[in-house]
Amino acid sequence: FGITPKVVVNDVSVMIDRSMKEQQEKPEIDWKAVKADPNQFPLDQYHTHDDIGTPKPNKNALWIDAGVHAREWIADATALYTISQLVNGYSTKFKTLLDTIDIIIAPSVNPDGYEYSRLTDRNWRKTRSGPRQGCYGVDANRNWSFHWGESGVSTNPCSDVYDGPSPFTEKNTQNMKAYLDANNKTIKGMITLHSYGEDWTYPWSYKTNTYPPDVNDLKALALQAAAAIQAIHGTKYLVGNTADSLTPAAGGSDDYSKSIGIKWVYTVELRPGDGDTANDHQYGFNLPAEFIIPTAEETFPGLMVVANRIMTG
Ligand code: ING
Ligand code: ZN
Repeated sequence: FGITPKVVVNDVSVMIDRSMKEQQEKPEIDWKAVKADPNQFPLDQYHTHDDIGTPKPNKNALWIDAGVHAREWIADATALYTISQLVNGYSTKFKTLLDTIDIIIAPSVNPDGYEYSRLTDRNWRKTRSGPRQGCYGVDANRNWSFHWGESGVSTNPCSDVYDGPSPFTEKNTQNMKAYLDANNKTIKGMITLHSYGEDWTYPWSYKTNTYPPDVNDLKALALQAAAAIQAIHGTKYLVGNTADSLTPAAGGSDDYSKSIGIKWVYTVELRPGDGDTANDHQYGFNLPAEFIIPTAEETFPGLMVVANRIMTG
């Protein structure tokens, strides 16, 4: 119940390699023991993919999360594609990048909601806590403490934008906050993947016409990310401040992250579009499966624009 464990990309292929082989050869493996003492486990003989190098202390990092909102399935899929690209390209294209920074990917930060959207209610958005006044769930992107409750929320537990009885009532937001707080010296970027709209937006989100002091930096890099996206399949992203471009809403993870000193903070609304450009499809959250890979393909270089910016410092 709650957040998925963080995935540090430099650890991922080890886990994948081990588990694939283990299922065939050593089903009795004691994972706790392996974690406590990796040396007891002869990693090399289990490697089937690229070598993944040695993690270094105090590497700067980029955080990417997805699945905050249950029905925005394309976000989770894009995060998984991103993991796969980085793991498979580690020894070649991304060696310098991943030897210099960590990319931390939490591909489904609202798994209870995701399951509920899959099995019961396709349009489910919130967490699954409760019931409160007969209704379940809190909007995990309204439950953070920065200017909590000031805009774009409802105090009605039955609303899709219910902000919770107080900040950080959800396991999901608590665990993510704890990780960001503990690592806010090394995490230089935070990107939260949503759908839909094809927008790449930056803080502050709680109020229109209100920007952090480095807004010009945030905007310039966002424009680079949007250009990188457009170069793949021609998808045109709108770049702007979240509150001005979408709607003011307080209690999001983006504003909180910016407030604790993380520099490159973005909310990304993936495909489909929302009607603001000529060729938008009107699929809403129900993006047809044929667009999953193209969406992930074009998003990846956008994410790498931010990763590379963190790498070069
Ligand atoms: N959109 C975001 C939402 O949480 C947003 C927009 C992001 C508002 C960040 C405020 C802060 O409503 C979707 N699609 O969820
Ligand atoms: Zn969302």
